[in-house]
Amino acid sequence: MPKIISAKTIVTCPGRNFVTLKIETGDGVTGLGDATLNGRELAVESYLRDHVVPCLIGRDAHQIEDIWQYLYRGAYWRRGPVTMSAIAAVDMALWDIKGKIAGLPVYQLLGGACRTGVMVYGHANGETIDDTIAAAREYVANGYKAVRLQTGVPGMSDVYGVSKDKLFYEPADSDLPKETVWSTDKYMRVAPELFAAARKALGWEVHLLHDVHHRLTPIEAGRLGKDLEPYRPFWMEDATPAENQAGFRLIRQHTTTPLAVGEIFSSIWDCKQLIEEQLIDYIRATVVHAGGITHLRKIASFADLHGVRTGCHGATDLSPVTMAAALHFDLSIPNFGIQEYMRHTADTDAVFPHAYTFEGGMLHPGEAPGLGVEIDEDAAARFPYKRAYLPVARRLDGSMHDW
Ligand code: GCO
Ligand code: MG
Repeated sequence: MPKIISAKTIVTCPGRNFVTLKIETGDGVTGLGDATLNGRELAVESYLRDHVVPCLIGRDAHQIEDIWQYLYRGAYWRRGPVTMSAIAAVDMALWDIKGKIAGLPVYQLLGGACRTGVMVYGHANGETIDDTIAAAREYVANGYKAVRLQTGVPGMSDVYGVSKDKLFYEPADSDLPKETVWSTDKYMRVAPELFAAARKALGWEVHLLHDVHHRLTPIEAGRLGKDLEPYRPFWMEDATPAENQAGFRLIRQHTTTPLAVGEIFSSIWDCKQLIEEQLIDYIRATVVHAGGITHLRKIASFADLHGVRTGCHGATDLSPVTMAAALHFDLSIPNFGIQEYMRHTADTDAVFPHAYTFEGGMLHPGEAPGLGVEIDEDAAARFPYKRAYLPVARRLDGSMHDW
């Protein structure tokens, strides 16, 4: 059996922080897992180093499901983003090892390809509607079939999704949480204007997406969904915080705009009602934050029974290891919808050389055995950890809102 003889965490900051788990077997086969939890990186790193790694030594790396169950049930304290990101890292690394031993890319172990490639969406943003449309045109010119649109709101600074650096939007950019201001009224006026202008400028062939980023109440979300309907958005994402899954019933009653949610979910229990009652159209749970490939497959199978498709989170805080794992997963499941794709910086790509490629609006994981991603540890060591927080949001009267 391929016995696990060592496991270690690697923390690096080639533009932003990443936590990576590297597992090695007695035969010298190594596997990588991403454990990055934006703004709380070191909590997961300690969870792995101090509590998980000692339990892995001596185990059979082939027993992916058993090790998953051992870490999930065995901790007693279940679920939550820290635990589930740590379990996900182990799970990804073990799939990587199994693929390398088999000499097959992971998607082949998951049942083989269901499609020729994975449709992705890129992020177009700008301070003004015109700037956003200009950015979207560039994506279309580069072959993208789907583009997410976010624009600035007059009277509000630091709006979610709008960056100074067009290519690499990264909101976790300050040593202490940046305070931003939020006005639902102002935002609700601008979003439909953006979509009206975008359809006029870009036509109807390209899929257009939008992220509300948990800012609205269910009834406000119903109204925005209705306002966007004439422009046929591909989806409206995170329209309202999803702790109260039943809240989505209200949104559904008021709009036919497709709904996506779940980038912050850590297990199937966070979306059970949303899926069972068909309150959403796309589930955005992702490999790194929802327990790895093993658990995400269960979520996807459950979603498939209810006509819900996947739309995995793929912001830059998900490392190339997660991106690769997501692509193997996306390629192999029947109910894939779309994959988010924000390009990483050149430094990140240098630290994590990878086999996945982009062509004509589609990503493909490549044919390298395992996940097809490696880590250059010397390069990683050149970029030490740097504390970085996500912003917070306050309403115009100073009270806290969801960021
Ligand atoms: C998205 C997300 C991100 C998150 C980020 C937080 O849809 O891409 O909402 O932009 O804000 O991943 O860490
Ligand atoms: Mg989002």
